[in-house]
Amino acid sequence: MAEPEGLPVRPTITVFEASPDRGRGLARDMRVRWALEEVGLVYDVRRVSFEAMKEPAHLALNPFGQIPTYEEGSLALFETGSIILHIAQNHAGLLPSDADGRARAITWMFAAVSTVEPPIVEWASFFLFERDQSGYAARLPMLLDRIRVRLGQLSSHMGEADWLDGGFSAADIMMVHVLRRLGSSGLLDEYPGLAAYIARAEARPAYQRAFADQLAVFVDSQS
Ligand code: GTB
Repeated sequence: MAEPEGLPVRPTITVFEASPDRGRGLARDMRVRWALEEVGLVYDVRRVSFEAMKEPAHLALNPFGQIPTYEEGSLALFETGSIILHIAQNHAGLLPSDADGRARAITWMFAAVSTVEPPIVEWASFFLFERDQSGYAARLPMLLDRIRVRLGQLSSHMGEADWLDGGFSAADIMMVHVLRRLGSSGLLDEYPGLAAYIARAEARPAYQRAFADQLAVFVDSQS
């Protein structure tokens, strides 16, 4: 049935039924929740098991069998960058109003997932799946150094700035969430400016609401 005219369509996102991060806000639904909170959109959440993610119903939403997905009326999206860009393009507050500023913010969204995130995910996967194997200790320093290169460059770019490019934007949601994955690595201690950037973002009320909501899902999954 069509939504009553004039009422905004309430989006639905999918999330882990029981997140392997145990509610630390590292799974990627956290980015989408945060963006939705920043623009003040109420949304529904559908919890999906690892098995259900690989079933046809979920593959129709995300061919790669992953969370999060985003449904809004007849529109279904996957990939957090695309989902957050869609939200930001349709609601005020997450992208600058001038064309050049918007283009730069979108550039930083891509930089977060294409340039900064890959070495972080490589390290995180290596730690998760290979830390008990021989060769781990020999390879680890190289993986950490690859991350350091990006953190150093990002740190130089930001200098004393509060956010990536002018005011807070969708780019900061993407970048901060990517960087938070390093929490357990100790690397952020080497870059106090980036640690302060993350803390500044985490202090935002929208971030706090999103974090509390994803944690509540994990706590509920354990009861
Ligand atoms: N490029 C996609 C996007 O940005 O949307 C990547 C989506 C993705 O990686 N989804 C993951 C997933 O569904 C969950 S967030 N994995 C299940 C599968 O592939 O079968 C990645 C994640 C998982 C766990 C932790 N953790 O435990 O700390 C952190 C991040």
